[in-house]
Amino acid sequence: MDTQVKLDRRDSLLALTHILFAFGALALGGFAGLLQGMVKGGNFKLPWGVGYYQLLTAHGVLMALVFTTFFIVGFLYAGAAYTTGGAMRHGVRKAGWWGFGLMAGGTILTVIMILLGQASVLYTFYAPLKASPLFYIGLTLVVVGSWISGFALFAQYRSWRRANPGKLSPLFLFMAIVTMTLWLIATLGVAAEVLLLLLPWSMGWVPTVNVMLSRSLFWYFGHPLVYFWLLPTYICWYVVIPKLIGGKVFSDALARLSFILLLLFSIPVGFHHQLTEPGISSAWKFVQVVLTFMVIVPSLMTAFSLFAMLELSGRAKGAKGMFGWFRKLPWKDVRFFAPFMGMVIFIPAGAGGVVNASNQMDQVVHNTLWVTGHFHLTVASSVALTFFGLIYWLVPLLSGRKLTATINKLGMAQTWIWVAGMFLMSGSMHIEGLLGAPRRTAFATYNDHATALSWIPFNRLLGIGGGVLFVGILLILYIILELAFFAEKDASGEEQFQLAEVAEDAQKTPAILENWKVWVGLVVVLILFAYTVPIIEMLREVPGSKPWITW
Ligand code: HAS
Repeated sequence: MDTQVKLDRRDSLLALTHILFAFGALALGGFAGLLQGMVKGGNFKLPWGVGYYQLLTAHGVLMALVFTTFFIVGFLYAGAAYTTGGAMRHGVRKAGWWGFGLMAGGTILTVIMILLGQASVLYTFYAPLKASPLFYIGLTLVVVGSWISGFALFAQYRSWRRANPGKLSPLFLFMAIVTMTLWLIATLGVAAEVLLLLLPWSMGWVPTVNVMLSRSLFWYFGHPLVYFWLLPTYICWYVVIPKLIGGKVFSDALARLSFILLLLFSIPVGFHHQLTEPGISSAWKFVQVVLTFMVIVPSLMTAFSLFAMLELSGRAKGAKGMFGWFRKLPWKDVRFFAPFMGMVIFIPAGAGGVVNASNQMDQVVHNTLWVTGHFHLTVASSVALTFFGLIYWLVPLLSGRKLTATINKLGMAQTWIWVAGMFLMSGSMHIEGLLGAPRRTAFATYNDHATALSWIPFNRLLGIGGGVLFVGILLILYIILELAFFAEKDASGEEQFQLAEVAEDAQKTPAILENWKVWVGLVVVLILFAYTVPIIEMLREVPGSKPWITW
């Protein structure tokens, strides 16, 4: 990659606007999380008539849907502009702003409806709980805005390929296109659910809604949603981290293949969120569990590739002995350390996912705090810590400022605070879940039932962990504002886009990995195989439900 490429200031502004909006959502969602943790701790009553499920809806929408989507679109824009010569085409940039405007407008509308108490339906907005139609319209605008951004990235990619016939695309750009292809195919499910089922029903145009079908369409989207979060995290682990540690990408072909496998197997698996639900035959649940175990493979390939990259970079610096390479890693550089802690946490996080996917074990953990613990390790640690790690070089690059030694030190402290808070909170959730504590509940002792009383010490730890995490959020908000608006200006242009070269001895990448007709065609076949019959059965056999407003 030619390090002399400079990012066009207009694209830097577009990317930075997305990233700052994302951290605004993190601030609001984090405050809701703090209050939830205090309620769970058992000694705090919500004031001002705020409902626990209203808070939980705000927390889930802002953290899981808004923080992630805006950050990812901003990160992919910056990388796509950089790897295609430093500037987006004019039409692409214009579409980018339109996409941002729709996403931001939809987010504001959705959050207003939640704060007005018109949408305490949680981030999965399961029917028959019914929110205000404006809540669903707001979320629809966010999805449509992200589609515009996705097609803008496709246009940039296509113009690069036309200008470079027969050449393999830059690895970052390829990974960005896989991420956006996954997102566009997956969001078709939630768009169908909202536009065809929930909106007409919430408007009162139809009396009932097919609950099974709406939930299945949500999870058709909901599981690939987690890989929409994970793929940009893997982009950082595959192509940014090697640069930061003075290493190289271990294998371009393996990296691209892992992304293709995640694209293929992350969508036809939504039933693994519905293993205990009626209305879906065990045969089709079994099919989607098998496909779920297929989706674990690219993550194991990633683990192998990361270990190889870490070790080879250390050996290249003269590391000796089995683990000498470990000491050669840049432990005091927060740009490496925060994502690295995300990687380490992803080991137990992923293992928990394997437990969830095992039909028999899922009967024990489903709808318990165990699952909440799982995703606070996956998205709220592995993904979040990696996104935090990216801002230390990406935001200064976009804002024309510098990562100073003081901010680096603050960042190291913020990472440790996050790890400590998550250890307390997610650890308590996992244990409590195994003791039978349900998820998505405020504080209750169920009439002082002995089992419920055994949860209380863990609830207290959970609340303390939530408080520690909120300190981490305040710190990262201070850091990003410093990096964006107040840190020393980078007059000499030292800050670089951190992208590694591929190792010289890496094997040649087969051209078929960039043959989109093959891979998108295979995705469609897998989706039709996994979903056609069960969806027809739901349409035929599942009765409709009237709306319920329980808050
Ligand atoms: Fe999950 C529920 C299964 C990964 C997020 N998951 C959720 C929910 C969320 C979520 C948000 O099968 C709750 C949704 C709700 O509200 O109900 N999950 C899996 C499986 C994986 C998995 C099989 N989940 C994720 C990721 C997420 C995420 C990633 C977010 C980013 N999950 C489930 C299931 C449920 C579920 C069921 C439903 C449960 C229920 O009953 O409701 C796999 O992708 C995991 C594969 C990953 C690994 C780990 C590989 C390790 C790597 C790092 C290596 C580290 C290195 C560095 C090299 C097997 C790549 C360390 C270096 C050293 C020196 C130590």
